[in-house]
Amino acid sequence: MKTILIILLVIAAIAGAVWVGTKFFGLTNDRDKDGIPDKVEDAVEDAKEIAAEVKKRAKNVKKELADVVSAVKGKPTKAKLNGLTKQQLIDSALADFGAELDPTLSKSNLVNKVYSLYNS
Ligand SMILES: [Ca+2]
Repeated sequence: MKTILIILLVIAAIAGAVWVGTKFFGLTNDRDKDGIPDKVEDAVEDAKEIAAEVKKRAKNVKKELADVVSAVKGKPTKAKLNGLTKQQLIDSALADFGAELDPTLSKSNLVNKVYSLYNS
């Protein structure tokens, strides 16, 4: 606990020294003369941009997941399901029932599972 306080005090002292040095002695570049060095302001700006980008990508991933389209149209028969690929069967179960099927299952196993999902 004491160690943390000392570390915080040291950081505060350094920040204070940088602020005084920047604001009153012009030791670092400071475009807007607010006592915060450009390097620090740029780093904060970058961090904000990265955070925004990460947020945007997370949103896109969510959207792509929602875009999984069911290949199964209407009430499926086993013959119809057999005509689909394993990936289509897995995607359809996920899109229509939110069911995550094991992709290592055999196709006939997947067909049976998907069939029982649609006919229960
Ligand atoms: Ca500044």
